[in-house]
Amino acid sequence: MLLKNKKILISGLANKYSIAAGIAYAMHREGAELAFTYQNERLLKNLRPIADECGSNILIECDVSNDDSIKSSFEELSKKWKKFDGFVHSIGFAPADQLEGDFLEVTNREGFKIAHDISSYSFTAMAKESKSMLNENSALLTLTYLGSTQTMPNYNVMGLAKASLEANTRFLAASLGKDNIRVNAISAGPIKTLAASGVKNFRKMLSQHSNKAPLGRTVTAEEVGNVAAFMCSDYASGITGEITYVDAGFNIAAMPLNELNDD
Ligand code: NAD
Ligand code: 0WE
Repeated sequence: MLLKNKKILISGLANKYSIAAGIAYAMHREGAELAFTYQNERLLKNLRPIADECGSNILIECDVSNDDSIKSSFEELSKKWKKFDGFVHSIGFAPADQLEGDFLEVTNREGFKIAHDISSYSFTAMAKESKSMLNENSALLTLTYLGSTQTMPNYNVMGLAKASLEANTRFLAASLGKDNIRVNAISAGPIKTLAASGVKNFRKMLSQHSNKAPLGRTVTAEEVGNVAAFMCSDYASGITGEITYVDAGFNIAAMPLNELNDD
């Protein structure tokens, strides 16, 4: 039970395929008490049954594009939990037109602004609003992607936003270290979630991933959840500001092994 006596808030659970759902199941299994935020009313019907399974009835609306919404969501949480032990930020967004086509052609000021606001600044904003409620030994966690440091088709301005999110993780870790609050990120391999479902040729990307990754496969939200549970547990007390890859090894391989086999 990695997370016995820990109260953790999970954001970004849109449906059962969300990485946040894999994290919630793993954290529940490890004994955490959970609360959830959701972007809007429409997503509540998907969240409810999963929160139920995880024994949670703390479901709070929070649209991270709006400071008042962030503020009031933590005010609402404080009625249930005076103090808690961390949160998971599993939120990313860019307008759909930014994620298809040539980077230089499709990227515009508005798309850049929204991608960075929702996908990076919101992590800072949530830390700012919740800091007074966080216990010592708390842990904050966010989800990033390899597009932050390497190029690929279509990920475009989200790559820039993830680079910002990773720097955000390090600066938050530096800032919150004195309060003994740790801040980390998991860089997950591609997983077929709602955010991935609109993405052109996503299935081809999954098979290319399996082809190059040392483990010869993709990863699951459950595998990400297991690492998330560890990162937020006291077993990870010496880790902060770190980006941990949960990607079946994809990021360390320059080339698929099998391409050069003689057979
Ligand atoms: P998802 O669609 O299930 O989750 C994305 C979440 O972001 C949704 O719950 C959505 O409600 C939330 N969100 C978007 N705008 C918001 C706003 N204004 N306010 C509040 N919430 C908002 O998809 P996912 O793949 O589980 O994504 C979760 C995180 O994991 C994202 O940061 C994503 O970039 C990251 N990630 C995903 C993959 C992948 O391949 N699926 C890989 C690496 C990292
Ligand atoms: O971070 C992500 C998802 C990012 C994302 C996806 C969407 C689709 C729907 C952000 N905003 C939106 N906005 C929408 O309107 N991933 C790591 C998954 C992902 O998304 C890609 C990928 C991968 C992998 C987009 C293009 C190329 C690869």
